[in-house]
Amino acid sequence: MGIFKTTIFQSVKQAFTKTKDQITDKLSEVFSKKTIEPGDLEQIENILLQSDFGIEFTEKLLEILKKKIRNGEEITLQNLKEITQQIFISEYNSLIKDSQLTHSSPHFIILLGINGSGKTTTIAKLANYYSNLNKSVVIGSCDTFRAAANEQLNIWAKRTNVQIIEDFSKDPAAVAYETCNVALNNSIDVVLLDTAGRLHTNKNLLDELKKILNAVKKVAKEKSIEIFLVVDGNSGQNAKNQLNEFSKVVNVTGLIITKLDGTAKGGSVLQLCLANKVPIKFLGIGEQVNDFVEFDPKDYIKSIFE
Ligand SMILES: Nc1nc2c(ncn2[C@@H]2O[C@H](COP(=O)(O)OP(=O)(O)OP(=O)(O)O)[C@@H](O)[C@H]2O)c(=O)[nH]1
Ligand SMILES: [Mg+2]
Repeated sequence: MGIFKTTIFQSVKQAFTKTKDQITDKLSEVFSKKTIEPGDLEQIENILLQSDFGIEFTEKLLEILKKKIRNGEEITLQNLKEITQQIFISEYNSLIKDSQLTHSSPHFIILLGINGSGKTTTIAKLANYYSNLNKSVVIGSCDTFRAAANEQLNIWAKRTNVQIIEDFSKDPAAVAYETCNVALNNSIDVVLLDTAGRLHTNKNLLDELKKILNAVKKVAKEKSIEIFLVVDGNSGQNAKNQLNEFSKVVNVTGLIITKLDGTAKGGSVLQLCLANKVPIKFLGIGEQVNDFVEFDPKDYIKSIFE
């Protein structure tokens, strides 16, 4: 378990190398002379904003720094890193305290998000993740719009060796209903439903999403349904809008942030964490099924600032 945990941390660290380099290099320049003065704060603000930490968090951090300067305290780069980690962890813990779902069996999971955010790849990653936990998995191919989407999911189902339910005359809600029933009748542990990419402005597609959800509810009855919004880690401020808009239509229970490998905007994870009470569940850090980690706020913030 210890080794496993270390490996995950190494992967997270690896994924955030660019963000870390960007922040650390630039902050090191600011701190190169001595300790910081009020005139340096603007530069620190810009560095954090460029990495997508978001205005709210950045402002909060700057307030603390200003106070310390006023009190005549010396601030070093190490102090700044520690303060950032502390605020993040304490805010995160207070935000997500009450937001964890209790899981039933089957565990119903629907993925949604805008086009190309990484939903289908994430379905494969989740299938692999749960299979590795010795859970049985069935995938529902509810993106019935594009033949290519179904083909893509079939390839992943084969690779991850899990059952896939598809077609049903190309009705996404019918596929969802059937997939959930197959799981229920065969004591399958996890249901993963892939959906078509959609914008929050497309009414027809949002109605279709509601139909999918209703189909799942018919089978799940009182059991909890997990709805994960899949967000591209490069989308910055726009990620928050996506969450706000989709939350008006369905009850988003968790976030999955993808494509964090190679981005210097890893602060977006922090921003999304603190934006509302929706917890981040997983991070996508590459195109392969194993490029996927459970989100751990401590690992995350350490990987950026240590
Ligand atoms: N580097 C990287 N690429 C990713 C990650 N997740 C997905 N991708 C890539 O992003 C592209 C889109 O991924 P899909 O899984 O097809 O996205 P989608 O949301 O299902 O797309 P639509 O169904 O068209 O809405 C593919 O080229 C994936 O390989 C990730 O974590 N890292
Ligand atoms: Mg897809």
